[in-house]
Amino acid sequence: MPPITRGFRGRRPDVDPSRIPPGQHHERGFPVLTAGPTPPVDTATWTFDVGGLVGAEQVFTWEDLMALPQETFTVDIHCVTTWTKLDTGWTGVSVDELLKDVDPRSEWVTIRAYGGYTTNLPLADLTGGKAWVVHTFDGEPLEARHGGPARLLVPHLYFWKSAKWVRGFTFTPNEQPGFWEQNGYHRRGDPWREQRYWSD
Ligand SMILES: Nc1nc2c(c(=O)[nH]1)N[C@H]1C(S)=C(S)[C@@H](COP(=O)(O)O)O[C@H]1N2
Ligand SMILES: [Mo]
Repeated sequence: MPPITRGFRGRRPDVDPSRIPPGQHHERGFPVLTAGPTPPVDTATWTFDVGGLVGAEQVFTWEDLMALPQETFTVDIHCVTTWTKLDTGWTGVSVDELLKDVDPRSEWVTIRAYGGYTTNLPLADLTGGKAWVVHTFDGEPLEARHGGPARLLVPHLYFWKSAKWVRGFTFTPNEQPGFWEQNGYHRRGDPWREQRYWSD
């Protein structure tokens, strides 16, 4: 007689509902949401620059990024189109690390991406271990359609803040709404407060 198979095959445990923000549903796949085409980005010429109202501008090449301390971590991501994906695994560099020598002179950051996409955040949402520039997803190089070679990841806010193909930050004198912030999405986008649109 064959040994008894342990576990419940074909039946996965239900998701803890307390991990799904209001108005969201659980998604096992990884949808692709891009306004426009995927821009070509080559690590040989890739740079990430920090400028605007700063004491010291910075430019990182791909080699510079890889030489910085790397973090591997697991987080949940929440798209404003109502899907939430649990336990996504990433590797990348903390924004705290990228801003170490910058000496910011303002509290407002415009996040720029290859291809022209922008989003914006107060500095406090990018620092304190809350945001990363990531290049690896579940142990594999990040696919181009998901923002590879590198994207911003800000998992505590709706996923439109996580700019794919990120290329730099500009510190601005005041709040400068980015692409979706100009097109009806909320200024901050906290999924636990359901901050989806301007009117929320
Ligand atoms: N450069 C760029 N970044 C972007 C977007 C985009 O259109 N361009 N879309 C945003 C939105 S609205 C979402 S929901 C996520 C989707 O990321 P995914 O395609 O990896 O799921 O990327 C965000 N970052
Ligand atoms: Mo989105």
